[in-house]
Amino acid sequence: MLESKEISLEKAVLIGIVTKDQDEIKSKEYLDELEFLTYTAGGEVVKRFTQKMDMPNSRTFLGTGKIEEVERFIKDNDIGTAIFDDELSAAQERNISKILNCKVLDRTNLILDIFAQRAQTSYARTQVELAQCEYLLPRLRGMWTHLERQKGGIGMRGPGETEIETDRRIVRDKIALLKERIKIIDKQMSVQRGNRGAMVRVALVGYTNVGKSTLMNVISKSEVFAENKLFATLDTTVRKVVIQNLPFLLSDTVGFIRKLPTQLVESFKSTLDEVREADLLLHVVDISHPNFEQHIDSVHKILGEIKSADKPTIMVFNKIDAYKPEPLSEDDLETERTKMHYSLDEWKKTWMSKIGNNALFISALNKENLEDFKKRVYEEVRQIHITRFPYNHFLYPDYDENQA
Ligand SMILES: Nc1nc2c(ncn2[C@@H]2O[C@H](COP(=O)(O)OP(=O)(O)OP(=O)(O)O)[C@@H](O)[C@H]2O)c(=O)[nH]1
Ligand SMILES: [Mg+2]
Repeated sequence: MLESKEISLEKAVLIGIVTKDQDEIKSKEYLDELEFLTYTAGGEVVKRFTQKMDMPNSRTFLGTGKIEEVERFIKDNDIGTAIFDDELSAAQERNISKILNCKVLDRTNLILDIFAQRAQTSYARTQVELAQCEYLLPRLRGMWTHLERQKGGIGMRGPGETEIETDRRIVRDKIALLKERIKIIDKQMSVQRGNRGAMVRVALVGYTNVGKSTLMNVISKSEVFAENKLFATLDTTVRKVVIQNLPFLLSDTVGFIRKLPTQLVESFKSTLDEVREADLLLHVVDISHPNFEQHIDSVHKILGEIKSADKPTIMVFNKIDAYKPEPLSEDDLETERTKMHYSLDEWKKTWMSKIGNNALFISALNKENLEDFKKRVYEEVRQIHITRFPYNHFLYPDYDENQA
């Protein structure tokens, strides 16, 4: 029987705020990304709500009037889920659930949920489960303090406390168990990595959905799962790639995202070992995305968190086929020309002057400029290789000589 996907989509509303640090444009960009996350998780966004405020309301996140507006909309339109762009405290989540009477999620929940859906191997599942437990633990504590404060100590404290204490103990035991399990797999994996010998290791890194897996497939002729959804890849894939006659190892790994929950970075540390132990990073960027520069910053931040910010890196600007600047006609003297209007050549100049030939512009999909890409990677890998094994550098001549 044919099943229509649309029917099973969960109806959701998105909620964000506009503040001094987060103007309307930024807030819209965040909500665009949240909408993509919702779609990836299997939901459909029916409406967005935003409110201007200095800081979120500590009880209900939005102000009273606004939350009532959301509540009416949810009731009238039979909405199942309300998704907030910012992390909610345990108390906020509880208060809002009571008012809205539907499932209440925040960005972290949503990302954790996508990771849970996508985790294929038992290793990935263990890491996601650990992140979920770590997310839950402080929230259990939150619930308990709330009960105690609201209902007073006597009478309430007994059963309430024991129950929550039991819950917390269960979660803590679970965390210990999962960590133990991860440690065992880590050991096996580090042995595997050790067995790979002395080959140079290159890792693809970058924001989610930029085309890392597509690029991996193109240059290693492997079949890594790639699709137009966020976090298509959770497990690391490592392939032996040979350019000319020079072999090296290339790994494709989980994509990064802004506000990646710290619990996830923590529990995916072992997956990210592949990045940490790499000799060379290929930082893939989707230049056709309007916020690609912010994506670069987010990736740098996370690389810093896993102590890999100083590695030799080639910036690979992908999807040049899809890059379209905002049009600006020459006789338009009113509109101020900004980066949005840059042509691809202007971007090239900007980045080339910043990082020289460590910036490459390609299309993995249309296989544009791949020859250049291979040449750069060859040169870089060769350099690392002959530094490590000076005696056999004659095996690997310059790329062009190699062609002949
Ligand atoms: N137009 C265009 N689309 C591309 C290009 N490269 C990849 N894509 C598309 O971008 C989407 C994401 O590609 P993936 O290779 O899955 O991206 P990824 O970086 O591995 O993503 P995650 O694993 O989710 O982090 C897919 O729909 C690809 O077809 C390109 O050069 N041009
Ligand atoms: Mg991928």
